[in-house]
Amino acid sequence: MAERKEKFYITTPIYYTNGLPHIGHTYTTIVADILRRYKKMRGYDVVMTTGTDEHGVNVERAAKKAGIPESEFVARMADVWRALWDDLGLTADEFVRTTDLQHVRTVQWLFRLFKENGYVYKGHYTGQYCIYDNAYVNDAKPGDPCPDCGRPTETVTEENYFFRLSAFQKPLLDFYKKFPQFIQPETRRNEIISFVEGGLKDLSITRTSLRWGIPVPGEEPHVFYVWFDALTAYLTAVGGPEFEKRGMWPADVHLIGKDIIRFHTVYWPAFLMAAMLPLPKQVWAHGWFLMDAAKMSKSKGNVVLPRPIVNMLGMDALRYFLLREVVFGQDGNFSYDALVTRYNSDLANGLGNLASRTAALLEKNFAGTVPKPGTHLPQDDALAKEAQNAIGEVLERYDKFEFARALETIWSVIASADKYLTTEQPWALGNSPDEESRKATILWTTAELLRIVTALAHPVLPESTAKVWLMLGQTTPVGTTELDGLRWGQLAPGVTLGKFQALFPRVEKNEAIERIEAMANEELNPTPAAPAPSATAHTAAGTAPTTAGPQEKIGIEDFSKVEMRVGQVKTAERIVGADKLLKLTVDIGSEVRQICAGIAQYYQPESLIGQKVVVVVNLAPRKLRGVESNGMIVAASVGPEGRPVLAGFHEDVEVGARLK
Ligand code: ME8
Repeated sequence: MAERKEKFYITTPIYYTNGLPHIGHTYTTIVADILRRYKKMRGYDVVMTTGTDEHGVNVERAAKKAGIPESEFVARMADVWRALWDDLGLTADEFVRTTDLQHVRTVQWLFRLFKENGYVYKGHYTGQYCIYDNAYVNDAKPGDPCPDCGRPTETVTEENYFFRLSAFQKPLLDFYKKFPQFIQPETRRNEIISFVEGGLKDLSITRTSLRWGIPVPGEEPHVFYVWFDALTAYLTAVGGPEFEKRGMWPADVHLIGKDIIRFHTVYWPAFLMAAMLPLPKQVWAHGWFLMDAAKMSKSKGNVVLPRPIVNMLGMDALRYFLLREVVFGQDGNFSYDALVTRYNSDLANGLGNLASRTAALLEKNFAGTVPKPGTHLPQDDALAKEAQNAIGEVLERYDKFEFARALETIWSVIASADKYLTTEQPWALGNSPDEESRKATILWTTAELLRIVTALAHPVLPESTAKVWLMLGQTTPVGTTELDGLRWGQLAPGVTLGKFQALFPRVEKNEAIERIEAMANEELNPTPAAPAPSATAHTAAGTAPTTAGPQEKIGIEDFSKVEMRVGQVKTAERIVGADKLLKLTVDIGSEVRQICAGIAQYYQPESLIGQKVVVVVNLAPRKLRGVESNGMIVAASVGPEGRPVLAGFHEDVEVGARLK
């Protein structure tokens, strides 16, 4: 019987469904995907899971706001999250939704084990509760803000089941001591140890104040506390009560952000101890990506979205940047400037350039086959040695989650190869047998080096390394390469090379940033016809799928806040790179304004000149695709595709006249 591979089980947090994914969530999921690919290349049987956290008061409120039942709301949101991960090539082996029946069963089973083992009792609790973090704030007084997110806490009194967390102070401290690698990075470990040493209060794990949750069997209206529900998803993903069959539990690593470390390193192991189940081997808490020195969050509206970056620069660029820019475990600032700079310097000029140079030289000199190297000179051997040493070093760094350093090593080998080519100048050699042989050695050496760095970089850069791999004539997918068997010298002479596809075309920085920002703006504020009013420009990040919902009536004073005037179009032109937008200048009587309108697919610019239109003139200016828009042209949205039809007049009206 074939020996079973060693297993490796990786989890991401299950993300809240009351908001939309941003770069922070993407970061954790990318790291999980990198580990998944890496561990497979090291011969492990890997399972990676993610999912959505669908219960709790926040969801209840968001669904109400959207005017739809919670179940429909969370189903739509789960689709949004799943679609993003699929689009980004971050396909988990399991995706848990906490409203799945299998999950409900697992949560109820775990609670039963607590009861059987004597770790729960009924009591009353009054305390300050943060509904955003779904947690009571210990020692807070009414009116105090939540220490984690700064928002006001609410006073909640309820009957609930308590979990005897206090009984686990010593077992937890013993556990941290016995398994020092459990909490990573080290600095976080000390933080948690002092927290636990400070004493643990029993934890209420059911709620009666909440409706949208998993019911406690036979104890309605009790539902389970969302964190108890959410953490259990890690077990659900690999079999729930029948986890032994799948053989994946315990998790080898729970990847999380530092915001939720206490839940994972105190509550979760205590829950598992109470149920007498095996404990996860490690919790790795990375830092935050900050935007303007603040934690990115849906509620603050300072979010960076992954899709626009991927559309502009490719998935590998985003992965590379996130992992290379910030030491895993520390906080880092996200900036488009740094992203594009690294893209051009490390990817376009680094790996991209080495691959295209090598492909072109092999094509030109050896008709697209791997040449047979001749006698080695010391400089060839030095390069070989550097690449060979890099293998061990990179694997060690990946193993320690030192992603930035792993990439640093790979990129220093790339830089050495560039230098080698520049010094050896294979293009300057002639056709004598000696020179041909020298050329063959140089190009074989470069190609072999490229093969090694490609295999090593694959977990981080799956798309581009697959292209280089094909160019190098390799027939098995790069992701199936066994890293433990990777050695210098395995590139077989005579192999036919594949076609080279360009990897990272250089981009102009300002233009790239403008386009990314414009796409992000559009994703946050979809503009079916005319650009949306700027009042909503920065609020959509926290909103869920929109539905018509009950229409609220407004008073005349609200309507009178909108100032609309008759305008006349003076000029109209298309905007490069924005198929839907026209840039107009419009005379509104008192001045001529520049306004962007999302009508380019339906109106020819020249047909608009001289036309009278309705303009909302008191909107705050905003940029669309990098172009300032100062006002909005009013149009009807017609048919399912929302075809814009400009509002106009049946008789001649004076420019600047106000609409009432
Ligand atoms: O906490 N920088 O879900 P969540 C880096 N449902 N990572 C970030 C980040 C940022 N600015 N923002 C978010 C929850 N993250 C619970 C989890 S698990 C049993 C339940 C990442 O949607 C990071 O991994 O708020 C963080 O821990 C997670 O998203 C929080 O996601």
